[in-house]
Amino acid sequence: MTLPFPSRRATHALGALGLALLSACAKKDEAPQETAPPPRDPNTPLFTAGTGLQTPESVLWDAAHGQWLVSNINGNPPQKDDNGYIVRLDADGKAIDSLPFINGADDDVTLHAPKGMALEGDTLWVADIDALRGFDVNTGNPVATVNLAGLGATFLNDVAVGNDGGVYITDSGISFAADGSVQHPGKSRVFVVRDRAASEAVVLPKESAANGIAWNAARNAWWIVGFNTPSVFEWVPSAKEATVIGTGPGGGDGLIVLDGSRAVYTSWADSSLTIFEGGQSRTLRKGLPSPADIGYDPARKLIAVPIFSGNRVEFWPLEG
Ligand SMILES: [Ca+2]
Ligand SMILES: [Ca+2]
Repeated sequence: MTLPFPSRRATHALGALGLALLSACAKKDEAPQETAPPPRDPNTPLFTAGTGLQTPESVLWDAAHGQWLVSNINGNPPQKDDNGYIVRLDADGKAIDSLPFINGADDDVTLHAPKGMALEGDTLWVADIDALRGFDVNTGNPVATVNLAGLGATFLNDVAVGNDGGVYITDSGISFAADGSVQHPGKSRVFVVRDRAASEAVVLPKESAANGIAWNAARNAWWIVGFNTPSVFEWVPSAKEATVIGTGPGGGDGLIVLDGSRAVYTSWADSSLTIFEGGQSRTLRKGLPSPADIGYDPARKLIAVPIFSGNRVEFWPLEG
């Protein structure tokens, strides 16, 4: 049997199609005004975290928990005052807890002046003047302390986990005189901790004050910047010495490797975020006073910059 007229369903469908076309045309005309987002001020961070931070030194993106961890020296970087702490921020920089997640003020926690951090499974390793402290990243409970004082550590700074089961820690080797001037009583070097035992891995040029360290998987090498040198170093784990692969503004602190040939690091010398690519350093962004150890969320290409003297963390896009 055939229908003499188009079915009701077909008629409605045609009507609906016509309306949809009209609607699409109307939307097309209106779209630029209605849906274009306001342009972002490129000189303003995407967002800023400020509440509850005191002398923040390092930010770490914890992808497994979708959170940022921020170490707070809370006072003088070399002082053993047991008042340092670590806070958790959600992905958008908002405080997760009303009290510090890990707090030196607690009786069962020792934490003086926490600086660089790295995650090895569920263990959060934290550099703390002359010790490496481990905490359970789920509970915040202390799980280990590796004392490096016996090896002469004076100013442990950044921490990174290698591909060889080792935890690598830079020692800036510095101290501060009564007038605030920087002294170099210790060596600028890198320690490695394996099975909770520490040893010296490599010594860097005298008084370079090793600071940021990051693993460059493509080159099978560590990249390192120092607080008191313009050099960018590369150290292959089996080599006796690090080599200089380029220079930058100096005053280097946090370092993030983006790929085999590119890294981003902060400079206290010119208050910048600097990109290192193809052996050259180029300013990405200025106007970041006392920019310490940056964190990076690669999925969002988002860089977290602790403003050490400003008690805040600014979140900036890597590009734009
Ligand atoms: Ca304590
Ligand atoms: Ca640092």
